[in-house]
Amino acid sequence: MKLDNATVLRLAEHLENCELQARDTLKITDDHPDMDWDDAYAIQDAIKARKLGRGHKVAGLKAGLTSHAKMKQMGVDTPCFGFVADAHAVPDGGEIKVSELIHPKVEPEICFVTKRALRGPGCHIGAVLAATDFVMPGIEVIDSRYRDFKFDLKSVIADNTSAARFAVGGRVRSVGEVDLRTLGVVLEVNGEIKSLGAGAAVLGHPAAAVAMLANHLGSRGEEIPAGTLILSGGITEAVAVKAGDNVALRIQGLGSVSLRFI
Ligand code: 0L1
Ligand code: MG
Repeated sequence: MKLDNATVLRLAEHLENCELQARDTLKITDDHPDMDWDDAYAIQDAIKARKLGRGHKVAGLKAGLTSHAKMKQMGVDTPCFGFVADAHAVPDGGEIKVSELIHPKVEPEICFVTKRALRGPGCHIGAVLAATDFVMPGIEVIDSRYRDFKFDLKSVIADNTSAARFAVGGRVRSVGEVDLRTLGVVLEVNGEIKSLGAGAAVLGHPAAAVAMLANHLGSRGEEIPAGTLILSGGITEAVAVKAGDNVALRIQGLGSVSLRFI
C-alpha cells in the first residue's frame, strides 16, 4: 500500500459523498499518482464499511469491464470487481430518478446466484457452474463519479466500479437449461434496439467472470458466499440514458427486465 489509512478513509468519504450527492470529481489518481491496486480496493472497502455502518447491506457482487466492447469503450484492458448495495436495488419495471445520478448508463448483464460458496485460487468455469443455483437477466446502471467518465482502472476500482443501481428479473434458469455463451441479448431504449450481443462477449463465457471474481477474492482471503447475487459484467458497451427513457433488456430464454428513468 502506498496510501496511509487516513488518506484511504478521506478518499472513500469523498467518493461516496459524490455518489450520494450526485456530483462529479476528477479521478483520484491525479492527486495520488503512486497509489497501487491494494490502495484502490482499500478505498472501495472503506466505502462498503461506510454503507454497512449506516445500516445498509451488500446486495451482491459485480465484475466490471469483462467484455471487449466495454474495455474498448473505456480504454482499459483488465476487468475489475465491486459490490452493489441494497440502496442500489430497483424492482423490475421500477423508476430511477435521473436527478439522483450524475450521467447514468445502462448495461445488459447475465446475473448468477450461487448455492454454494466459491473460493479461489483455482476457481474455474466448471466450479462456478456447479455452484450456481440459477441465472437471470439484469440491467446494471453505472454512474462513474468521475467527470465525463474519464478515469483509469485504479480510480474506477476505488469508486466501486461505478456501481449505482441495478434491477434483476425475467425468468430464472438453471445453468443446465441454457448455453450461456450463445444466449442472445437485446437492449432496447424506448423500443429501439441500442445494443446486441451474446453471453460469450463476457470473457468467452460469463461464468469465467465469476471465476475471476472468486480468484480475486481468494487472493484477499475472501470468498463468494452461498446465496450471492453476482453481476457478471456488461455484454455490450454501456448506453447513456436520460429522463423519459424506458429501458428493456431481453435475454433469450431468460425473459426480460425493464427500468424507467424519470
Ligand atoms: O460494470 C462495469 O462494467 C463498470 C465498470 C466501471 C467502468 C465504467 O464506469 O464504465
Ligand atoms: Mg456492469
